[in-house]
Amino acid sequence: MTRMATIQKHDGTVLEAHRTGIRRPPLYRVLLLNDDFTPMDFVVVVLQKYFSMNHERATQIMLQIHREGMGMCGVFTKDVASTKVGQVISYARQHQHPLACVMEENE
Ligand code: TYC
Repeated sequence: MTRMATIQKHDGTVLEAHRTGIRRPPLYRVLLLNDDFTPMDFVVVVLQKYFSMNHERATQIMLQIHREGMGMCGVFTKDVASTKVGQVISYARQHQHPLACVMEENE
């Protein structure tokens, strides 16, 4: 339940309006994982091409992934996240890079 309205009537009875079944759809983080082989420039291109980042932002995120092991590319609905993971993996394999991309629920 997200919200409940109560109305107190003159005779003392209380009316409660329950809202049920109203849930925001869960969102999913898309993450890129570091590896020792995928070129830095390629990761920057992926972040620009699939996550609408400019070159500067893409470079910052790529370096963060390189140093910390993984990094977030964005938060999306399940279908959009799943499509992006597939597109990134397919693009990386077409170029013979082992780049790993995963999604996880954003609790
Ligand atoms: N670690 C890689 C290198 O030194 C660069 C890299 C960054 C790879 C981010 C994957 O998700 C990644 N060439």
